[in-house]
Amino acid sequence: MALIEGNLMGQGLRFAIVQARWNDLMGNRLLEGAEDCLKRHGCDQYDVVKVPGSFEIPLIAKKLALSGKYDAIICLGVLIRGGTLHFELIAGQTTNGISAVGLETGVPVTFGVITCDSLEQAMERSGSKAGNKGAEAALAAIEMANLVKQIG
Ligand code: RBF
Repeated sequence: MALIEGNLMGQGLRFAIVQARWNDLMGNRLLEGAEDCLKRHGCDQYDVVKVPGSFEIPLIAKKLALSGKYDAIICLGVLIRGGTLHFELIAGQTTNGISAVGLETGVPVTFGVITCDSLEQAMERSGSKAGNKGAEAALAAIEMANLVKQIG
C-alpha cells in the first residue's frame, strides 16, 4: 500500500493567479489571501493576471496552463446574485470552464470563485467570518502541484 499525498511546501513552485475585476472590493481580499498563503508556504514565484469578469477566467486560465510556465493556476472571482438569470448562467459557465481547463491541460486549476446571495455573504467569504476562499484556493493549488509532481 502506498499513500500518495501532496505536501504544502511551496518552495520552487510557480503559480499563476487569475483574478476577475468584478466586485473587486472583495476580489482584492481574495487576492491578498492567496498571495499571503503562497508566501507563507515559501513560494515567491507567482504572477497575477487580471480579467474583466469571472466569465473570462477559463480562457485565460487555459492559456496560462498551456504556456508551460506554471505548476498550478489559482482562479479568483466574486459572483453576487443580482436577481437576474445572469448569475446562474455566468456561475455555471465559469465553474464548468475552470474545471475543464484542469482536465484538458493536466495542470491543476483551483477554484476560488465565490458565488454569493449578497454583499454580506461575499464579505464573509473573502476574509471575515467564513475565512478567505482565496487563501484556501492557493493552499489547494500548492497541494495539487506537489501531488501532480509526485504522480508524474
Ligand atoms: N462578473 C463577475 O465576476 N461577478 C458578477 O457578479 C458579475 N455579474 C454580472 C451581471 C451581469 C448582468 C452581467 C451582464 C455580467 C456580470 N459579470 C459578473 C461580468 C461577466 O463575468 C463578464 O465579465 C461580462 O459579461 C463580459 O463578458
